[in-house]
Amino acid sequence: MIETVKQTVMQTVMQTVKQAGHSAVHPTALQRTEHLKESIRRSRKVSRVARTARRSSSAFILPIAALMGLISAANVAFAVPLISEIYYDAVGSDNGQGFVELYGDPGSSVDGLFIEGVNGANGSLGPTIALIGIFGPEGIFVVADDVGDGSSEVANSDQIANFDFQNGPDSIVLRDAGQVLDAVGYGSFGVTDVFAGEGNPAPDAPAGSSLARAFADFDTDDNAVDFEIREIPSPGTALLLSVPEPQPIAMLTLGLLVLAKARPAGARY
Ligand SMILES: [Ca+2]
Ligand SMILES: [Ca+2]
Ligand SMILES: [Ca+2]
Ligand SMILES: [Ca+2]
Repeated sequence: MIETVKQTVMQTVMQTVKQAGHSAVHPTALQRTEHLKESIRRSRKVSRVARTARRSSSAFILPIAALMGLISAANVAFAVPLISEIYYDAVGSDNGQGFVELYGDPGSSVDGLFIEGVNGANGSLGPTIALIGIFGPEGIFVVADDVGDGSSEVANSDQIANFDFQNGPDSIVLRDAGQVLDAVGYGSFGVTDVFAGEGNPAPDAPAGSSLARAFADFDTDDNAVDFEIREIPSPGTALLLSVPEPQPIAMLTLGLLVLAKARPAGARY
């Protein structure tokens, strides 16, 4: 029962996000970052809260409240482009498997941007990829590793180049000619290692898993908050947090819908 409720809530939220499409993305009010961090933390606690709620029907309100907090955070957008997913360690050979996915304004150009590795051991740079192309209608751009013949094993690639980013601790930055636009550091950095990411490092993804933003357009400038391990890499697809300002009636309807489905009358857990 509780899993059904949780799925219903998440499906409703995700439908809201998808139906909203990609709202305009602007530089944001940085003072709301802490609120947003708290919102995403709470959203990640939903499953734990839901388990706790198993013994009390009234406690269904708790996960609903957490999701409402997430929804209320969804009308804030962040500066783009952003690194939305990285895949640097396939099971076995990485050749033709690795990719970096970016999120940006749909239809805008990536020309003049670079994706670059920063070696965690000594800070040396490389590989460096000069990007060419445009963000697709969903705001996604995927640069994929070349097998060696100009093709790649990566689905949905927008550009193919020859590269292989290292397993952590290392960093990958997105920059233009003179400025870092976004960066992700991953792995466990020792005191002498060079961290070129933002905030605290993301975990090192095990072979076969990628590191992806929880939402491609959600950026608190803290890699540990923003990125999570994805067991199934998703080049070319991503969840977005940006939705239009939720209308009070829509929020109320969603809340009533969830409560109705959560009503435990006769329910067996
Ligand atoms: Ca690699
Ligand atoms: Ca590998
Ligand atoms: Ca950032
Ligand atoms: Ca993706």
